[in-house]
Amino acid sequence: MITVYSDDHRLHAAKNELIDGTLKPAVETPERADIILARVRETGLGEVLAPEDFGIETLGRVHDSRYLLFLETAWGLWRETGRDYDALPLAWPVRGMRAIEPEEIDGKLSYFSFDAGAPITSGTWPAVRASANVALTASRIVGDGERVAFGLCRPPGHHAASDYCGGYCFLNNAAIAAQWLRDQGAERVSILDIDYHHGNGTQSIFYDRADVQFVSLHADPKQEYPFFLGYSDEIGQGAGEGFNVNYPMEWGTGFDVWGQALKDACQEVASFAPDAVVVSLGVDTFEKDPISQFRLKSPDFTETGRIIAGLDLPTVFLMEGGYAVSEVGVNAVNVLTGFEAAL
Ligand code: Q9C
Ligand code: ZN
Repeated sequence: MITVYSDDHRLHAAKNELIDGTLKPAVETPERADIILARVRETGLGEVLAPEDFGIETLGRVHDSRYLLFLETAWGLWRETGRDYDALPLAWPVRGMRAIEPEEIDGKLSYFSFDAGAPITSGTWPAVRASANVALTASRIVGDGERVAFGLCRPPGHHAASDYCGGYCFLNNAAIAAQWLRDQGAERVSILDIDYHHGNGTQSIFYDRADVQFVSLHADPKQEYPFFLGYSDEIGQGAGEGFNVNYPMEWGTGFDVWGQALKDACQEVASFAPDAVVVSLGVDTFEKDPISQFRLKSPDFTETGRIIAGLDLPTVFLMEGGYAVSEVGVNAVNVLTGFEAAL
């Protein structure tokens, strides 16, 4: 299978992360992508191609134009205030407050985010553009007739909504890919999100739509980030009713339960009968993941790939989370080799 990859991911390298009440070294690092790419090469998965450049209009099919302008200009505005370190928000409009875009950069950072987990650095904009181009190029390869492709996206995307960032995510790569496939003539597209965390951004983007199905396996929001979306009674609304399917699972879940949920999820996808499936591939379900509480083992990822291949659909894999750095390459590529072995 072809992998699409860009070195430009390195331009986004956050220094710190606010975690457990203290500022710790960032968990979402450039090293993650380096290790996955090394494993792609080591296993001889296939060719590695650079992304093509899809214009900003393609991003505008999913993201709000004010939000895109913010992402493009935020670092410059932050620098103008004399600060040269990562830009982070620290206040959000909640119940009864007013969601009006402020004039000053500190207010804009708050307005266009839902947490302090997506720091903006000098190279964030080119890095997230490249990550979206990776997703789009992988989608084009599949649209052109390949059975499968792997977009080695970094930064990840599934927590980003139409007009806010968060959870290490800025542009929603999976949503941009699914929308592009629709715009190229696919009638229905499914997004199967197997990252440990709920893909709140992707869900919100397609919540009222019948043409893009969102199916997600994740840690229960009553226990786990992002806390405020991902319950099983979120089934979509309006025309989208019935096209959003959530499988929240308890901390400590292993492959016995998770694998069964994946099979159920694949049945939901199969009954939707999409023209293509976009997989939000997070491997933070791994037992040794430093920020997660599921218990999947490395061979379980191979089986995961095999189960997804059973859908017998054109498939675009897009990298999301996975923070156990020494095993992130093995686990991500196990999904891909498991998929290929089943063809
Ligand atoms: N105690 C992705 O996997 N922080 N984002 C959670 C855990 C945010 C994860 C704190 C995690 C975001 C793409
Ligand atoms: Zn995750």
